[in-house]
Amino acid sequence: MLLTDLTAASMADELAGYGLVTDAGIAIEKGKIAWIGPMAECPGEYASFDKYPCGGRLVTPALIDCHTHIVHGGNRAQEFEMRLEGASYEEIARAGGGIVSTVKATRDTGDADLLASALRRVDALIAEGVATVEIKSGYGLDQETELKMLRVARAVAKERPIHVSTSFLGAHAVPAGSDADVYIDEICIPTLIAAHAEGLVDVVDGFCEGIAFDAAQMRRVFVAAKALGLPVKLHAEQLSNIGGTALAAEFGALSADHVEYATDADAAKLAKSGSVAVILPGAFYAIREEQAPPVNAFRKHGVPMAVATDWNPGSSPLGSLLLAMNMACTLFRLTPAEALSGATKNAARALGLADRGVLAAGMRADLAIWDVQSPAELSYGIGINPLHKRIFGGEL
Ligand code: DI6
Ligand code: FE
Repeated sequence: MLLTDLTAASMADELAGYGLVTDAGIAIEKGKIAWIGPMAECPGEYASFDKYPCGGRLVTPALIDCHTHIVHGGNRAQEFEMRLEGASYEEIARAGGGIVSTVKATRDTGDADLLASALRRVDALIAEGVATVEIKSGYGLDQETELKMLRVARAVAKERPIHVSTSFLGAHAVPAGSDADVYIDEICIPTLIAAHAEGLVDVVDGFCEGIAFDAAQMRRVFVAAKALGLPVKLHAEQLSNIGGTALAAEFGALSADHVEYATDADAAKLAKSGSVAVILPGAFYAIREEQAPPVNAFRKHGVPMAVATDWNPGSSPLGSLLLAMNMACTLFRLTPAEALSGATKNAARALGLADRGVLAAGMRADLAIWDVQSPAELSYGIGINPLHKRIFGGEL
């Protein structure tokens, strides 16, 4: 197939630009991009391919949501309502709310229902041009349910044309009535080993926070991950600074996520380790956080920034990556080019996937064709979905 009559935002620039190619063509062969460039320079071997005229539209790499929790049971609308009626976080927790309520709902939901609800969420992402989604465990906190969540995440990729990257997030919260150290050593790490043995784990994640696990506990999980040859990433510095970013950098993490409370020194460490800072404006917005991530420090030190939904039932019930891009611009002053890099090129990097996120020869043919004139429009609209068509692995 040869896509013609288009402008391409290839994202292939070394710099933070769009890598625009006007009057462009894109040749696709065997699920990969064979050639991209100005149509005037199209090599003869591609000129005979079946043409797919794009009507002058903009073509970008398909979007990548590199941080989600879309496999989970139940929802927390009632908690949202209670908070707006004046209940405190503590009162909600005492009434069985918060993350513990999602753990209970996820344990109580069967595989088929978990999958059905995950597919509804993934369909919303596909509808706005997402072709790769990361999905975390972490609402089981016991071996049976953590494995169930990861199996459902794998099943999503069998049911829909989307690539799923799984993250083991056993270190998400301390289960009610447990000791954090005992949980890490006796439940979390053995569960990680079992999940890995079943081929369910692509990356190992954790929640390094005062209300979850400290850096020493997370270090034990990372040591176990490294022993299995698995890459790591970390929810770090979301609500306070307790050294998660430094730990992530020390382990060469793919990414440190949230990072509102990261410092200039933390940014320097991430730059050195080559880790991506994943910006999650949905959680910032929903919990009415006031500390913005240190975007200027990331720029200064050259830390790549990704943008994701963090779609979860508690702190970020956000089902739109395009809206996350808009929020990253409006709330954190990312440029639209940074936001688009964050949902393509840098999101791929945050997942350790080197074969996507830019339009270049040899890359997977995961593309999005948009009814827009300029790439800034993708971040500018609020709740507007201009997707015309998505191409997944070369298939329209
Ligand atoms: N950070 C978050 O914002 C969510 N998990 C995490 O590690 C919260 C998840 C929830 O409230 O259910
Ligand atoms: Fe998260």
